[in-house]
Amino acid sequence: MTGSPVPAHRRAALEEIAAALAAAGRVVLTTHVNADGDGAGAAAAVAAWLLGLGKVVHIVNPTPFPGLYRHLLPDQGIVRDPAHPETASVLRAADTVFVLDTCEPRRIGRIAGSLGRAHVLVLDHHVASDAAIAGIVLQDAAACATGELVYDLLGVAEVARPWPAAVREGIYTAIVTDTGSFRFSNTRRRAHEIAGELIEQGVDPEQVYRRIYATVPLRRVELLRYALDHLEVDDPYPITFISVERGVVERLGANADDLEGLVEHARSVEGTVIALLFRETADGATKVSLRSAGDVDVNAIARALGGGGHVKASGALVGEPLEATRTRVLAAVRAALEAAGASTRTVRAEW
Ligand SMILES: [Mn+2]
Repeated sequence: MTGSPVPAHRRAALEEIAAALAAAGRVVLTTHVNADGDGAGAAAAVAAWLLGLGKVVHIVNPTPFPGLYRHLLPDQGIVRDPAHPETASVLRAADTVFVLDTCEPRRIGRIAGSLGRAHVLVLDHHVASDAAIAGIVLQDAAACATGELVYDLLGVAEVARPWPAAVREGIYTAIVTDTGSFRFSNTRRRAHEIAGELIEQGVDPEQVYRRIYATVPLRRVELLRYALDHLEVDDPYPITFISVERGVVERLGANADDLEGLVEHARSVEGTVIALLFRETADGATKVSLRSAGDVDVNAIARALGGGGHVKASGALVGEPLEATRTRVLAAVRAALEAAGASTRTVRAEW
C-alpha cells in the first residue's frame, strides 16, 4: 500500500513536527473554538496515532468537543474540559502542545495562556494572519483541510499502512467535512487521491456519511425550517442571507453544530455571489458566516470585522446586536461587490 506523495514544500516542516512528536511524552492537542469536522477529525486521528506510540495524550479545546464527532475519538477519556480545575495540571504537565486547524492565539481562547513552557507545534490551512502562534508551524492554505496535513505528517513519519481505524476515519472525516463532501473549490485532485487511499485502507464512506449527515436531531430540521423562512435576497445585489435570532436558538436548544451548513442554503440560491448567515449569540453578539460563490475574497471582509478564514469561506464574531451587525456587514459586502464589478444579480431568463 503506497500513499499519495507528500508535496515537497511541506516536507521540512513536517519532519520537524514529526521529530518533536517522536521525542514528546505528554501531548495536549487543541483546535479553534467551536471545533468543526476538520479540527475534531484531525485531533482524533493524531490522538489515535500518538496513543499507539505509548504517549500520554489529551485533547483540551477552548469549547466542548462536538458531540457529532465524538465517535471518532480512540478513547472518550482523553477529552478534558478547559474550565475543569484538574485540566490546569494536564496543561502544566504537557511537554508538547499541538495546535490543529488554526494558528491564531485568539482562536484557541484560554488555551493560548497555557502554552508557556511546552514545545508548540501547529498544523493549519487557513490564510496566514499577522499574529501566528509561536512554535514549529506548518501553515499551507493549499491544503484542502488540516486533515490533509495530518495525512502528510503520518506519511513523513513513515507510519506503517494500513493505519489504525481511528486514524484513517479522523482524516477522512476532516477532508469530507471541510470540502463540503467534495463539492467546494478546495476539492482538488489530491483530496480525492487521499480519500481513495483511505478507502483502500478500510474507510467505509457510507458509514462516515451516515454518522455525520444522514441522522439529524429534530431541532436541526426545525432550525432549517426557520432559516429558510427567514432567507432574504438583497436585490439587486447578488447577496443572499439568513438571520437567526437569539430566541430561536434558545427555544430549539440548538448548538453550534446545528448551525453548520445553514449558510449553504443561501449560497445555493441562483445568482448568489455572496451568502451570509447572521446568528445572534446568547450574550447579544452576532456571528457572521461568509461564503463566496465567485471571485470576491470574503476572508478580506471577515478580517476587517475582526475574523478570518479562507478566501471563499470565512467568519467573524461581531460584538453588536444582530440588526446593527447586519446593516454594517451588508454595506461592506455591497462595497466589495461594487469594487469587483459584480454588484448585480444575474439569473437565467428561464429554467
Ligand atoms: Mn479546516
